[in-house]
Amino acid sequence: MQEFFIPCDEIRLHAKLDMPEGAEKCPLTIVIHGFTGHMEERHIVAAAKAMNEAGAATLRVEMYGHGQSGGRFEDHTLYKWVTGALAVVDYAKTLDFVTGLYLCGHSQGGLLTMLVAGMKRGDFKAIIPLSPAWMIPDGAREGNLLGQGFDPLHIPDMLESGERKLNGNYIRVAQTIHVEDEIRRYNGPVLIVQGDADEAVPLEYARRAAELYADAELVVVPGDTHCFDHHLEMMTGAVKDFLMRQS
Ligand code: FER
Repeated sequence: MQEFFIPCDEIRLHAKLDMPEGAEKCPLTIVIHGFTGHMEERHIVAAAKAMNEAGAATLRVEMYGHGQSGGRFEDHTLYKWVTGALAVVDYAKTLDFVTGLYLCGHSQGGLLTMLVAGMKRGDFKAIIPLSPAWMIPDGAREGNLLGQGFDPLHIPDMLESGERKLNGNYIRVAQTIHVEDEIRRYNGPVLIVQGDADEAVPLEYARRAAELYADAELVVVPGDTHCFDHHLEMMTGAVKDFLMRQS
């Protein structure tokens, strides 16, 4: 394992690179956590390990305001995450050992994966959104996020999310994002995995994404939660199987 920071404008993004056993040249999967998450979460570590077993290196990265990366949580927005992810992809493309790139993210990281795949459509062999939270822009426009209601035309300066605070700019940014446009711009293979007892993201969104993408597989994990608390091995198995089938 190699641990380092990837520069992105004035901040540093914390990263860990894990190589598959015995590989000199191999594909690389960028793996990104969700809202309030980080790279050592059980489901993130497990997904990365499955990818290593499938012969791909993994680059786990923490986004703005999360984990050991720069920025404050309360100041993060989806634009800042997009800017960070674009920098990470550009960094990954400079690595000599990389034979091809994949992008994987969980929840808000899954939404990010869908956006960046549309923006950098030629750069990925495939993408893997896990429980992708692509209802966030709709919720921001409808006035329903973080389990609370607000007036979408009069967004408060600061929101409370559990014990954390979040700047209203998070919502202002999210309101401008139209995920369907980026789904339409990406034609490569997609694997979506989500539990049917996800308490944070409606499964309906995964089904709709799978229909809208030109080339998507959806694996629904029966009885599982947002972070795959009950059947982690079904999520990792689906990821491993999918990667081994990509040429
Ligand atoms: C929300 C529901 C889920 C929300 C964010 C999420 C900002 C993201 C969850 C995750 O990334 O795990 O209402 O509002």
